[in-house]
Amino acid sequence: MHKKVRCISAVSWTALAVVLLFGGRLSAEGPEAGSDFRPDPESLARWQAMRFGMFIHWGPVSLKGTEIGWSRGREVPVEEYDALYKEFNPRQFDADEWVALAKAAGMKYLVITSKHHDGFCIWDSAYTDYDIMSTPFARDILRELSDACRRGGILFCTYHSICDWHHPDYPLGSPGGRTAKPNPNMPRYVEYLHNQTREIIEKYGPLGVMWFDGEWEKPWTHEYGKALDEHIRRCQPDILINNRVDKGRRGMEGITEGEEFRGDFDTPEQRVGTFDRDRPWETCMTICRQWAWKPNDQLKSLRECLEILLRTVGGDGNLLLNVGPMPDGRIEPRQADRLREIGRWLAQYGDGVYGTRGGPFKPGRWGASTCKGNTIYLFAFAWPAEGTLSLPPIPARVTEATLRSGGDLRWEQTDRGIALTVKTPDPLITVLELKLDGDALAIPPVNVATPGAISVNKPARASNVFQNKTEQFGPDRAVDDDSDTRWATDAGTEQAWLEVDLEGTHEIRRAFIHEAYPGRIQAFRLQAEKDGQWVTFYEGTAVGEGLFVDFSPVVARRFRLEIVKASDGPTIWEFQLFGRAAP
Ligand code: FHN
Repeated sequence: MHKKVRCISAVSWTALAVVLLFGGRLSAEGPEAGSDFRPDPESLARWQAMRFGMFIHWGPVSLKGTEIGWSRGREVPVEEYDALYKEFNPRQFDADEWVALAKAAGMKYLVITSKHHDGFCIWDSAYTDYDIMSTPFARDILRELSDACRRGGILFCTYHSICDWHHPDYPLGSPGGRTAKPNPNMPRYVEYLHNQTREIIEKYGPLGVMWFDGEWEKPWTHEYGKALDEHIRRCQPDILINNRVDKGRRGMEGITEGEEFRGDFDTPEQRVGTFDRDRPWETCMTICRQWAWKPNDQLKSLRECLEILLRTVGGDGNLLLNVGPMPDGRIEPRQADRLREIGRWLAQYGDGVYGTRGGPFKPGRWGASTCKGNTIYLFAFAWPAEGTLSLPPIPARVTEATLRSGGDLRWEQTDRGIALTVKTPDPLITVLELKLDGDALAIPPVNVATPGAISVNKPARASNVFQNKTEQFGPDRAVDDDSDTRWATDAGTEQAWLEVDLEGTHEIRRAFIHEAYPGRIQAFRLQAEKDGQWVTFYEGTAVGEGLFVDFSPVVARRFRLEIVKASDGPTIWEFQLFGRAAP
């Protein structure tokens, strides 16, 4: 059954031609009258207040349990992958059930992959046969899900891949965009992209967000990015568009660099973004490891999920937590149970999440904080063993302090800061509320010192600094007790060291290493300088998202983290030593 391709409207064809011909001069000369291509402030404020959404990566690939898009031509031969839709029949798919689960999890919006890099379209599209209507299932998933979202009061949004390794006109193919198509026609592919995205908005909109991805490949340009951004905003002026519509995103940190680049919010991926109240951002994270469904994939614990959520909102960002539904249409019971657990926690403490701003106490290993009006919400991840959490001084008076998670609380505010003593901290997250004599958002954000870390802000040296950008990536950035800054080394660096001078002999017995780009470090040593020689007192392998190592007491003044083997330029958020001045 071949579909008749609907002709695009005269106006948008002319606009598209102009942009393609004059390469975005349109936007250089400023937007067309009446629409300024900036996000609708109300839409942005509503979305930011929602704070927590469900990301869904789904398609015929779930029949294989391999990664969506990337496994095409890698684990799954292209022909086999592209024929999976003929078997795709998720009869247990129930859009209302998915929406009910998102609500039970405390999620306020939902973003589903309308089309991923593999080019398969999960809606009834007039522009291709490679869509859901060609499967034995033959039900329009975007139709059913967008309707269910409206019934359930969840904001419906769609993910859409710019790169399309399946479409003959898109220049690159599988595996991973590393092959070239025989007869590409990029302008015609861009027309297809414009047609389909308008089709989605017209048929299932209004959308909350059009969440683009796959913009990093060479065929996509800044000009195309601006043209698509303007096209989407013409289709729906109050829509939000992420920063992956254009070319400004800097890797997995997801931050856009450069005013000229389009996109309403940044998109850190598989990591919590850095604290930022000026630029909207949203971390996207898998609840397991893979984006699409994988049998027995490693599921994050409730604590991990809550810490990720609270670090994110404590950094003034949104969290888009991903599930990969099964080929039969159900969301895997394990994942669903975890989501309900998160929802039960939010039912109790969600007032400290929804509609709040991040800070003033910046996220760290201690925990995170949010604020709303004259209230600060504190979420302590690991209550200090000595029983008292010490917060730095703030230019406001605490009028009341409450231990929301139950038990006795003694507190004191002095010019040295706020001391909160709790005998029975919550084994999961200890939640407190501080009432102030003024607007909490007016308090400048401040770091919370890690108790007992004797290496903080001590002189540091390193064997290599990324592009010699010492200010931004120097060794002192790894000992400043701020997990928003990091020491970084040049790409391709496989061995490097970071040295701290404790400015006097100290006895240490514990170290903490927090790796950025977890997984690069494969082997490391901890060393102490003894009589001019570096002596190894601890050997380790992987580091990852925060590693504590304990060892018998070592007495010295200078200590080194020596990275013996790394897959690429190792980079460290924080390196901390714990101990005391030598007796
Ligand atoms: O390649 C995709 C990946 O499959 C997934 O969709 C994530 C979600 O943000 N984005 C890309 C990787 O950056």
